[in-house]
This record gives sequence, C-alpha cells and structure tokens, in this order.
Amino acid sequence: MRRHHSTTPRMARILGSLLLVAAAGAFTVAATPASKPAATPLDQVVPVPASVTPGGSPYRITHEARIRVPDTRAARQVGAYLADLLRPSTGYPLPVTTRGPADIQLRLQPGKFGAEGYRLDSGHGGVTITASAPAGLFHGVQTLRQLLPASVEKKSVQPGPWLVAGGTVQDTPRFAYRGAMLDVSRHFFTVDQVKRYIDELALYKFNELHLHLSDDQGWRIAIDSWPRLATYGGSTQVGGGTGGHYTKADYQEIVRYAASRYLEVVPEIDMPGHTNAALASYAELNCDGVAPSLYTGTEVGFSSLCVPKQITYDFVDDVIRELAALTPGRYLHIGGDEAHSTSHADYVAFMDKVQPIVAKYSKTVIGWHQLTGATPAKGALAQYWGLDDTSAEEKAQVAKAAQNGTGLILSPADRLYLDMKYTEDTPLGQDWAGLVEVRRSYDWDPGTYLAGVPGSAVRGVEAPLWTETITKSADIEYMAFPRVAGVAELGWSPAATHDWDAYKVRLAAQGPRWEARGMAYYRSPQVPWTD
Ligand code: NGO
Repeated sequence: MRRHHSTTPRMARILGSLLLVAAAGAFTVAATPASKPAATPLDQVVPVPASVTPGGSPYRITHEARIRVPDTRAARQVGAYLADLLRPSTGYPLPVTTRGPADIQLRLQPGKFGAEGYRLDSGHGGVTITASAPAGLFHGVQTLRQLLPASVEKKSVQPGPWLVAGGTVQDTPRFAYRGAMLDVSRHFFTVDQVKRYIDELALYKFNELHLHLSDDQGWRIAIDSWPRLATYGGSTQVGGGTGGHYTKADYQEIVRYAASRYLEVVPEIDMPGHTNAALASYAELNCDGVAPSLYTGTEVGFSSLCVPKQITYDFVDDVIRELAALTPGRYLHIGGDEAHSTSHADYVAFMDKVQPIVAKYSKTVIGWHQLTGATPAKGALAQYWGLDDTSAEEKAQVAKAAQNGTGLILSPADRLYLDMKYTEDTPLGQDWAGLVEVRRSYDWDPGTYLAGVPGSAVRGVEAPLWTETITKSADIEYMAFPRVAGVAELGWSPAATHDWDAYKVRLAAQGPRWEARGMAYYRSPQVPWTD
C-alpha cells in the first residue's frame, strides 16, 4: 500500500480483489492486506494508458513462469528482452518459448491495435499482451514492467512478490512522434552512454531518438569522403576536452540498439550555421578560403557554410549520402537554426538546394522551425523551439506553414528543453528560456499550443537535451528525469487524461524505479515522492 491511500473507490477495488484472492486461496501473500504490498493499480503507469478496466484476481509471477511468444524474430526478441528484464530481480529462469502452456504470453493479432498499440489482460492465470505489431508488444512490456514493484529494476534477487493487478489495459499513442534529442556535439557521449539513455527512454514508450551530430564545437560522425570532419572537427568539445566521434560501426551499433528498443534514430547535421567544426576542418568550405580555429566556447550564430560556393553542395551531398546510407529511419534533420551570419536570401537559397539532396537519398527533411522562413519541402517537418513570448509574427509563420502541410514537432524551449534549469539553484543547465520546473514542463496541451495550427499538423513532441553544461550520464539523467517522463505522457496519453494532480502521484511512484536502476534524478518539491 505504498502509494494509493488517497482514493476510496480505488482502495475498495484493491481490497475487493485481495479478498477475492484470499477467498479463493490463490496465494497466501495477499491474505493480510494491511501489511503486505498490493499490486500496483493498472492506471498507475507513466504514460497513463488510454483505457483501464480493473477487475479480477492479480497474477503472480512465480519460479515456474514461462514466456510464450509468436514464432517471429521480432517477437522472440521482445520476449527475450522481457526475460532479461525480469530474471535478475526475480531470480526465476523464465524460459522464452514459442509453444506449450505459459502464463506470460505475447500475441500478435493483425489490424486491431495499430502500429504501436496493445492490450494487456491480467488475471489469476497469467498476463497476456496482444498487439498488431512488435512495437505494440514492446510498449505493452513497458506497461507490465511498471505494474511490477519498483524492485524489479534491481540487478540482484529481490523478495517480491511479483504481482500484476487483474484487469485489462487498452492502449494506443496519441501522437506518432515521441522524441528525445541528445546533443553529442557540445559534449561527446560514448556509445554506451547513448545506450543507457535509450534504455531509460524506452521505459516511457519514446519512439524517436534525435542525435545532434554536428555543431560549432564538434563533428561526431565519420564521413569517409571528408575524413577530417571527424578526426579534426571532432577532436574537441565545450571547455576544450578531447571530444570524440562515432565510427560508422559505432553509429550502426547505436542505430541497431535503438531499433531493438523500438526507437528510430533521427540524425542531425546542423547547417548552414552551427558549422564551425566543419569549417575548421576544411579551409575550402569557407568563403574566404581560410579555416577558422576549432571552437570550445558556447556562443551561437557566428558560423556559416559558404552559400554561393559549389563545393558547399558537393560537401552536403557527400555527407547526406553517407549518413542516409547509415540510416534505416525515415528522417534526416538538417538543422537550420540560428543562421545569424547568413543573409535571409542566402538562407532561402541554401534550403532550396539542400532539401532536394535529402529527398534524392530517400529521406524526409526535418528542420528547426526557422525552416518555415524558407520554403519547406513537401512532407518536411518543422521542429518548433519557440517560447510563450516568441513573437506573434514568428508563430504565425509556423502556423502558416502548418496550414500548408508542413508537419510540426513541438519542442517549446520554455517547456521541453531539458537543459533549462529547474530552479535558480539547479547546478547544471542554462536559463535563457526561463526556469522550467516539472509542472511547467508537463502542464500544457500540444494539440492546442500554437494558434492557427490544424490538429493534424502536430505530429508529436520532442525533448531536446543540449549539452553545453552536461558531461556525464548522471547529468543527462538529472536534467531529463523527471521532466522527460512528462514529455512521454504528453506524447502518448489521450488529452482527456491530462491532469497534473493525478500525474504527479504516478510520477512520484517512478522515483523508486529510477533509484533501483541507479539513475540520478531531480527530487522536485512539486512531486509527492513516497520515500
Ligand atoms: C538553441 C540553440 C542551440 C543551443 C540551445 C541551448 C536551438 C534549436 N539552437 O536551440 O544551439 O544549444 O538553444 O538551450
């Protein structure tokens, strides 16, 4: 009874099911409800499921449990992932099988549940997750995971009991695009650090990982036709450390790992501004033919590719071709923000030339919302990073593009930028967009946020983490958690479920989970933590 002493009907429901179980003699653990843990109610999940029907006996995972999966490679992998999650803390063998009786079942049923939805049915005999695609099974597994005690996240055997409340969860996402961005340019993060963040995002049903691979301070991806980009342009970072870059094999390993967690990687090469690392690596990319020094500060807006020179487009073509070849995902992000040292006419001309290159390599353009000041290509998405007090003209420009068919990803900096400080005392981060406490980050509606934007233009939300002040995994976690869980809920849960008071209780229950995983997080006073 850790969390839910507040609502009487819920208590009655829990007690009801405990009594039922006790009467049936199903197991002894639940027979003394006052002192023993109850199963987490089905709606105490982040992001909150679209619909929940509690009822019936809980299921208890035991030593004998088996996991049955459909006989496809993807489904077997989701089964193996689930077993890997549960084995260390339960200590149970949990064999994954494609036939025979099993009390944990993953099922594929065409059509009904869409690309990412699922149904979870739990009762005395077991728990079944049904989906129409493996991504739905994977998201259902995340729900199952959160319905188990937080100690399931530990890496050593825990006492349990491993109860899953009885009933049905029917769930499907509100938005197709639910992203997080990591800036690996300002500070470089290793493949293992990126994987760690991927695992943390997967728990909240994110499906897009945007990697900001180049900026003034560092070029982080090997490009064979322009090798100095990585070897020289990647050799430093903010503050002057040694930086680093991903080899193509490293990058493919990130993409593979993300895919195994149902995240699509969106690579970004920021241009025409934010390009000092490239300009420093190749003198011929500069209008004056002189390479600037490498840059390790945090100013923005001073660098630009040379828009009139043909070599610029040869360079962009090579980079996009090689990056597209490494990218099974649909998107290629071309930046386009803060091109302050490029004239407006040059910016428009540049985007007119570069967007077709992305299309030529069969990718869809994403750009920061300044792209709407040029002519966004058909099908392009614009990523809005304005603030409440961004000018009406700029907002109207974005709305107009949306009316003309440009899809939007919403990343308002004064809500979703994970590098903004929570309070004045936050030791990391910046405050140019204001202070962003947990409630402010959560409490808005992407569907109605920008006036004049048709609902269908909003493809989803993304939480960027810029890393001028972020140097290690604990920093990533401290700035992302708890806010990124709220971004997940904004992206996944139906608008009708949006409620800070209910959310903060569910969020509080995530704290012990993060602790069990050894993650850092910010203990916001706005959240009623339970321990
Ligand atoms: C801005 C800027 C980035 C900074 C970030 C810091 C965008 C899209 N461009 O966001 O270069 O790192 O703010 O918060």
